[in-house]
Amino acid sequence: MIINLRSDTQTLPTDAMLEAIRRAPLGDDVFGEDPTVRKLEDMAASRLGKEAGLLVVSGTMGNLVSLMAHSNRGDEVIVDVDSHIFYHEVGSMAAIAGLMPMPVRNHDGMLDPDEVAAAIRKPNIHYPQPRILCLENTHNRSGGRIIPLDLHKKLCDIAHERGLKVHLDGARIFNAEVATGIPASEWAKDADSVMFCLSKGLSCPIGSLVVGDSEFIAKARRYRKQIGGGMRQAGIIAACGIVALETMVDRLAEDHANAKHLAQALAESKCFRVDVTKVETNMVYVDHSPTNLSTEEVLSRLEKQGVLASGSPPNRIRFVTHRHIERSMIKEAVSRIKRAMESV
Ligand code: TLP
Repeated sequence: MIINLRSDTQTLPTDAMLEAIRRAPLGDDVFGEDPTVRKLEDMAASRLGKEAGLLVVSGTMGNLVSLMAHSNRGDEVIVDVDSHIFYHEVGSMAAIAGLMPMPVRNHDGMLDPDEVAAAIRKPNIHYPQPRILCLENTHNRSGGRIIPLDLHKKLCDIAHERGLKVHLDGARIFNAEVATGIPASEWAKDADSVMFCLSKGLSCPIGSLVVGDSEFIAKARRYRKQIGGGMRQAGIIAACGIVALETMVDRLAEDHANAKHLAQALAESKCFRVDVTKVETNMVYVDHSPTNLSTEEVLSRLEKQGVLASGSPPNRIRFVTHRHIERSMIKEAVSRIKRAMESV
């Protein structure tokens, strides 16, 4: 049996989702005539306390259309240097939206408000116009950490005082909600737009949502069409999303408990450094420097034992827990990982 801890994107649709697809009323969503898509978009908007929502194919597309809807070509976007939008989205903000990223360093998942304020340039004939601040919660490259609400609010205030919009990449915002008990709408309140993913821990096969005010969503909808993201009977995707929002959020707590368990067990190994206190949701990053092996070599040793993880060279491996990983599999994964490292 393979234990796949590469990502929560591995999750398969539930039987309830497949049944919902079969029953979903459908229409042509480019004409705004798919009732199931409309229902999901309304649900998402109201869950996050925003006026309107937009179903998109992926988190990457949701982030891109959000940036496009908030800006003009040539504008500047303040981004966290370790954010997904800067690090993992194929440079789409530059390549497609014509935006200029202004990276700000990250401290274990957290941006420093003073550093963000300093990165927002004052008007000058030589400078691009700073237009958007991007935030990410939970924060992927810091190990799924949760950005505390007071820090989030402070960062939003700084951006707004300087006339910028705030876009929140909330791919896993429901993990933050479940881990803290703070409703996702609290984080959404101070952001102008939020993207969240259905296709990660919530187990949908496809799909993300963007929410914001109606004018912003109308613009984002046009950009979605422009980049080829207009979908027809997209109710088959939305049907799964409705099931996800209704039934799949609370169970994320199980993934968090499993991640903590995995982190505690791996922290006992001399091969890895793990800061268990920073495991707040469903990700565990371990530093494999004590092994003196490359990230590729560690991954391949794990794979030979039937454990799949993802690498963040030069010295980190990421394990992500999700619906298909039960506690017994965590225990099995730990013994396989130890076996893989036996000869080191
Ligand atoms: N993250 C994926 C990979 O791309 C790294 C993963 O396995 O974690 N924002 C955040 C914070 C994300 O983690 C991801 C996906 C996205 C956006 C993009 O979502 P998709 O993959 O739907 O485009």
